[in-house]
Amino acid sequence: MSIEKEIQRIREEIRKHDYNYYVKNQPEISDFEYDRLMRELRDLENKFPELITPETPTQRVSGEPVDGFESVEHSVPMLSMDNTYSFDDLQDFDKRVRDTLDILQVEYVVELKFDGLAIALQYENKNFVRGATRGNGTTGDDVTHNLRTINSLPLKLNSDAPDELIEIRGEVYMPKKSFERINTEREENEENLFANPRNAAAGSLKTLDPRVTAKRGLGVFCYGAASDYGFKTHAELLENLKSWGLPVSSPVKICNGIEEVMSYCNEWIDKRHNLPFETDGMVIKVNSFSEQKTLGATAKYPRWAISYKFPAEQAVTKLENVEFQVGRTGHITPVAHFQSVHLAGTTVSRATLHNFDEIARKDIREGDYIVVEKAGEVIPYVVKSLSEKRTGDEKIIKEPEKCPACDGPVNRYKDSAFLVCENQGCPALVKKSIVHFASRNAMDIEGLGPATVDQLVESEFLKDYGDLYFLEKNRLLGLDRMAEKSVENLLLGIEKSKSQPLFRLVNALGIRNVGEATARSLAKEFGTIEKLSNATLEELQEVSDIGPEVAESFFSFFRNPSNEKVLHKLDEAGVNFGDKDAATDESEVPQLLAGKKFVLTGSLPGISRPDASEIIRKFGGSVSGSVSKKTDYVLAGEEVGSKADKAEQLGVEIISWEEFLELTADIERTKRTKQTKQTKRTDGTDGDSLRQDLLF
Ligand code: 3BA
Repeated sequence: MSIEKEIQRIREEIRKHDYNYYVKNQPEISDFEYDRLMRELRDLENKFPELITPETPTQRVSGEPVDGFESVEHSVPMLSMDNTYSFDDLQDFDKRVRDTLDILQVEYVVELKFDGLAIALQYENKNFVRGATRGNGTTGDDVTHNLRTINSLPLKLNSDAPDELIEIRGEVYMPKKSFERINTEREENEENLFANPRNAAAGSLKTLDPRVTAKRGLGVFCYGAASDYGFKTHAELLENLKSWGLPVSSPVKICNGIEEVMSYCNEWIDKRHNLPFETDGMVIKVNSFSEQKTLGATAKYPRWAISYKFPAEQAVTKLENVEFQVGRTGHITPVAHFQSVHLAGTTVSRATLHNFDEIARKDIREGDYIVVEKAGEVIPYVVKSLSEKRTGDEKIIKEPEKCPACDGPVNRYKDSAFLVCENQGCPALVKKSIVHFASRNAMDIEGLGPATVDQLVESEFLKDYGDLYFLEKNRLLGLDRMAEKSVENLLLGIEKSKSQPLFRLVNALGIRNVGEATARSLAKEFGTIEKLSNATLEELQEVSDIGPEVAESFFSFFRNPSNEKVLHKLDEAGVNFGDKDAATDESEVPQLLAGKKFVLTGSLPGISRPDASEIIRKFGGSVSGSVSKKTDYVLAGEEVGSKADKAEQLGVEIISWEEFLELTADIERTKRTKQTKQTKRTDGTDGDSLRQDLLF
């Protein structure tokens, strides 16, 4: 077979599996097999770069941010849709439709209404050539580069799709899981949270850097087209879009008459909470295209479609008190604690009030009855207070004059709705910054969790994270819950962290706006703390990913005297400032196993289990002791025990050491060409142990 044909075959194969995985949610092969196909394709494309096309699965994410979005004029305007909030309104809609068409019963198609961002996708010769946002309906933004990163969006359609230029319309959305993950990350970095998955989807699609979009876990659903493409009904169009390989909105139901529509809508009022994405209603469309034409459109809306919005999930409860929380960067956030209520599937009893302007604007008082709602069904927030229910005992919420954690002064800058405590010694700040310093993605100090940090700060052993490296065993033994063994483990964990690679330290410092990804780029670019601390604003901004805001906070961190003091402590303790980075810095190892959970069992050929675990962690995976539903792979050697049985019971994939090595084979190749420092680990001389050596 010619190379070209072979490449085509692998691409088709990958496309099929992408569809099974991202659209149907029914993968037919394991992640390992999928990775192997991708690797095979990448290898071939590296050898024959002239055969790379924009549609190949390896080219989803382009490297470079764009300067701005081009405007796109929609050839067929993207109308908006009329909303209704009651079944009465739905019946009125049905009556108008029946009167115009002069029939007794209409055939409707009912779809879920995805809460995202409307987009138009163009395919030519079956290739995805352009994608744009709806914008104002006439002109939108060209977001092709960002859309390409969405895994469920096919870059090439199946063979039965037309070759002419077609335009498909749909919605980009963010699954609830991605939304929660991204907001958790943003919370940790003290960035503004997205209020709901819709805003998060919009924000992720309208960023200038496709690499950002790629990390956001967006999805897409198609529900329409710019033309009827020769089909007779909407349902038929959707069926065909599906067979062309597009992710089509589902479930979709054909309903005869408005009664059936209403009972179908009723079914979803509760069921929608179990969906992995947000829906705020249902969309009702006249099925027949010829009937749609007869009905026509107003300037804004088609007369053949309407959306039914679900009643918002709200609850009334009593605000008991407001707590002021101090974050890692000193921001003081008011948090409402209220009598717990059941809301959209969970019980809630607290919600952020965001800031003091918001409290004033909504006139919320302690003791008030308040209306709480779930923003994007996930985060509870306070909609309003019910002033008519006041008894006169309610208390106005005053801005604290002192920091609730250290009693120190608080500041409020002009144009800012936030109060901040700027005392670098504030225990709330200190605790949070030490917890962050020790966290998994930072210095990864085992045995140093929030409870231990609280204890060590309160007993004045720690005033900053620099003090960690000067803790003394004998003094620690005097504390509660500090037995010999736990003190030893703690100190060992701290000692080990001294040789963490530079990017981990950079992340650990807790610099505003500098998260893990930024820390990696900075560490890679500058190499040592010394060079980083001497970098000018211009030099910092030259690093890709780094904008003026990040550069500024990074720059000023190193010019703050109290930070200089902490850095001095770290230096004195012998923490790796980049000069001692191991030759095979972890940051260079592709994080192929990121997020994958392994359990090891039995004796592995030529390598000890701790060494194997180390390799897994280097590739970004994690290792745990027992098999659960969350386990991705059980890595089994000889004489396996009950763990393998358990894995089989739970349907967890069991792989051999050989299969594992196959996965890491391409990493070995790149390592070998770099010929980095080799640490002798195993005494065997066979290929596998050689490979293991190279991994270290
Ligand atoms: N169907 C949104 N518009 C939709 C084609 C019409 C339409 C929607 C829809 C106009 C959803 C307005 C923006 C727009 C394409 C115009 C849906 C959804 N159908 N299922 C009737 O799930 N959010 N939105 N999009 N053209």
